[in-house]
Amino acid sequence: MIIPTYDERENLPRILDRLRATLPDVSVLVVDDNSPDGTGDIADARAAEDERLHVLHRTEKNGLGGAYIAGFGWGLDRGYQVLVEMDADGSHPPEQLPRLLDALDRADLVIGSRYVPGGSVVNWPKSREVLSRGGNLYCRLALGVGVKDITAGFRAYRAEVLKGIDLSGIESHGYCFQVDLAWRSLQAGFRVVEVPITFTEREIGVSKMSGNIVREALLKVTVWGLKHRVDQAKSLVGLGKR
Ligand SMILES: Nc1nc2c(ncn2[C@@H]2O[C@H](COP(=O)(O)OP(=O)(O)O)[C@@H](O)[C@H]2O)c(=O)[nH]1
Ligand SMILES: [Mg+2]
Repeated sequence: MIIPTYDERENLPRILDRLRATLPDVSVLVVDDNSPDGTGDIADARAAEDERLHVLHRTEKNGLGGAYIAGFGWGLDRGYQVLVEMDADGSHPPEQLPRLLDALDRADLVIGSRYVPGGSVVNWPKSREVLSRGGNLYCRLALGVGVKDITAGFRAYRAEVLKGIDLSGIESHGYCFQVDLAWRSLQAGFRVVEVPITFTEREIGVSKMSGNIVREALLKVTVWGLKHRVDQAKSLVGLGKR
């Protein structure tokens, strides 16, 4: 389980307690970007009492994408077969993680989805839900994929997926990173399955979501979509010549 943190000092102990209550033996890696509020120290203190809890300290805030890439590298180096992404703020219910893991028997990447039947969002302001749903719709149209919640950050990957993708080539920072990884997984031919989850907006602390994160996603998804269409057109022309 990889949990990226930036200023989550109150949330981290809560989410770790919930996780341990559901999955006592799972290995956890907290990736902290030198949080000014001391989240890294809290993680260290918990790790001292929990041999399956590890902490990766990075020197500066470098976005969700950078934190996950570092975390995946750490996990792959140690031979883990399944790597899970989960926020620290309580939005992703650890109690529903076993359902995600179960679905790995028919998938290479399982996405905990808000927008498939049975999935839901609790306590989001309308504006945030519109942004998320609109962003997902745009991704579906631009990339031509069927995934309903491609920006979701509650996921389980088989190690083969992450080994099959050039992680060092990923430059996405915000949660365009999530789209990026799902898109690369699909293009590499991996099976992506969505499982419904209940997403609950954080009660404590602040979101790190920003205009820059939205702009990055919009721009990159547009470029990927166009490139994909051009590649498709090229291969059609190539076929026509034969
Ligand atoms: N290490 C690290 N974690 C981050 C960074 N930005 C966000 N996070 C963490 O990523 C998770 C999701 O971020 P959040 O602000 O809740 O985004 P939102 O759910 O889209 O509003 C939380 O656990 C954050 O603490 C970052 O730059 N570095
Ligand atoms: Mg959040």
